[in-house]
Amino acid sequence: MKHMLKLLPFSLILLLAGCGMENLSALDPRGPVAEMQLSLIQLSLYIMIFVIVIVFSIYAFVLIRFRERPGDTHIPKQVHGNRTLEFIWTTIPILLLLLLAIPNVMDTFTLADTGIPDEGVDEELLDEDDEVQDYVVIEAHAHQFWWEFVYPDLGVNAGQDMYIPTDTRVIVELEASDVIHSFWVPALAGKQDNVPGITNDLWFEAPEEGIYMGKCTEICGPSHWLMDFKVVAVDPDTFDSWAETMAEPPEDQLEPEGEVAVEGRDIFVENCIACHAIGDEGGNTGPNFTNYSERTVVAGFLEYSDDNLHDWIRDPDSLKPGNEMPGFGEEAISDDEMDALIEYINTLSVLDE
Ligand SMILES: [Cu+2]
Repeated sequence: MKHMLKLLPFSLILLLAGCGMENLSALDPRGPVAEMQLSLIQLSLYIMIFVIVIVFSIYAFVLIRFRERPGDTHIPKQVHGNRTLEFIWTTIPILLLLLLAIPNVMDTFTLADTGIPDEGVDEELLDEDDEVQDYVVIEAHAHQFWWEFVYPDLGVNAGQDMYIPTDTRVIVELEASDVIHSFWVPALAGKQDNVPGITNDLWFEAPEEGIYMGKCTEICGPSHWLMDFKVVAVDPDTFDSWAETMAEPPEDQLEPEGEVAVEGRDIFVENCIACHAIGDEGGNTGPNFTNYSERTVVAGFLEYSDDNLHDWIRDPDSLKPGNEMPGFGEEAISDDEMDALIEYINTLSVLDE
């Protein structure tokens, strides 16, 4: 007990630190799906408060009204088998459960319906003139311990940051390459499992531009707690140009300017590109690097800085245990080469082109 008490301030700090993370609260919804989910939480909360208040009031009343008084030996009226009472306390819970069930079941069906069944587009996605409203399909592949976002209709593969256009239905197809993970962007939508061999889907919309934190919420290995990602909502025009450049990055992505960056490019091609593609050149065993320098974090959780990039490349396992990336010691990449490599990585962007 003593030890647990000692931990209390620490866990409070952790709790408060969690609250401080940007847009990471299901209680502060930023889109229609999260709003729907919050209203279900609130409905159950109100019903629970109602039940607690009634039950505890009756409890308090009975305790006081029927307490044993000195000299009073009379037994109060017994109500065992009282039909009226039994009817009341059976009916009220049934009504409360119905009140809870109806919106829950209705919303479950609404949320399960992405709007594009296999046969064609759902009416909900059609506007008054029967035109299909904008939507974007994104495959979210979960890996130990990072997220790959594939835009099949746009030819884009992005690592860790899921760019989406505002005010557009985003349909996410959830897949996993190793174990079970779970997709959750508290302020927008979720959670839904990524299960190997099965494709689950969900949809959401973000009316406002912004960065929305996402988390894996299924324990998936030693670094599960570091499996963060971001949903970056930008206006549709910016999204279109982002997607275009991601699909076909400008040539200087692989032909950078400056001697050091060129040296870094060579080191990247030699050591990294087999797993970290740029555009569609290279492998996808690790996150795509086309827009790497636009990230705000390294490896999903370390502040973006040259030092953190350096430490990560040297010994990823010490920072994120159990991840698949091999470390590159000084015998593989010398300190000078590392500086050049990082300088090159820092040139990789698409939004400012
Ligand atoms: Cu996971």
